[in-house]
Amino acid sequence: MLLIRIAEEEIAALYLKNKIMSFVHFYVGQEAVAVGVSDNLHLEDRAMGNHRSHGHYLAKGGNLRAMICELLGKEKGSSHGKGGSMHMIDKAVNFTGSTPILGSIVPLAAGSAFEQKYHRRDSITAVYFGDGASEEGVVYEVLNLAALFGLPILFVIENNLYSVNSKLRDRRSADYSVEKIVSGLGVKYLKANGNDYEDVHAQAGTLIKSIRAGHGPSLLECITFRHMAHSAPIMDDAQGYREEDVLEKRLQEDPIKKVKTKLLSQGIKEEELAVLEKEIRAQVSSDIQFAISAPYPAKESLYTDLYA
Ligand SMILES: Cc1ncc(C[n+]2csc(CCOP(=O)(O)OP(=O)(O)O)c2C)c(N)n1
Ligand SMILES: [Mg+2]
Repeated sequence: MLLIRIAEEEIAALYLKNKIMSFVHFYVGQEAVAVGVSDNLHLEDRAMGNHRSHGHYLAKGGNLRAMICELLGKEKGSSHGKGGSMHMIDKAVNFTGSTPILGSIVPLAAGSAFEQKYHRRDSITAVYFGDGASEEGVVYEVLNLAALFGLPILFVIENNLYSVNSKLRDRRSADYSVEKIVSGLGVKYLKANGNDYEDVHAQAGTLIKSIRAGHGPSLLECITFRHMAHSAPIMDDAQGYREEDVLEKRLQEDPIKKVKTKLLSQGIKEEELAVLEKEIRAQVSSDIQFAISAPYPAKESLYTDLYA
């Protein structure tokens, strides 16, 4: 979680220095979701994500250096610099892709889970998407088919209360219930506090156990807070749209702060955590330096690996 946090803080600084030319959607505040889920996944399991996937990618074991190179458009990036922030992928750790068109990753993930079932593989697929994406029509269709075919898939909704700046209550009737919709389609549902690593880990663990036992798809809804603006490396509290998740509350519910408090209460020393943080900072800084001096792709490769 700390690696994701520090990497993103440094990426924000790079963005402000105009080193990154594409959109970046920061994951700060939501780290407990990706890490809580991924700590229940094996290497052979697949994970897929959306436009806000740095955390999903790193939590699955993705390579930070390749990720930063990708953000800077460098040849050593995980997609040779042609995908950018919104197309994280690393097949070596079975992070099999992320797509920014809302909801579009969900049917692809179901296809992955279908393949796992068809070939009787001993693995599952986990797919992350937001509360906004969860309202796309295709998601309901996929939930239905996943239940019908008993697919080994965990749907993870990261409900950070907003689609850009639009609130849940401006998009859903007062009676809207994710639990009723999902359960009504035959998909097992659990909810977790997405600001709390232990809760996410426990609820995801229960669902993943059920999926591995062949009981078909499950959906975990994690309620969490996005700390930064929708797609910029800034705090946007001055815009005044936030209600429950005001800055004071976000800092109070900070998932990393919660883990730290827990570790200290278990006897881990401040100094040990300081060493960990120092090591992570050194790694992030070295990977950024590498990426900055790495070459761009050769002009001749402009049209390779492109599909339209
Ligand atoms: C089909 C589609 N419509 C609109 C957009 C523009 N868009 C990008 S992110 C976003 C909000 C997504 O909200 P949510 O799914 O809750 O994810 P979050 O950004 O909150 O993590 C929108 C509307 C898009 N990428 N795809
Ligand atoms: Mg959202």
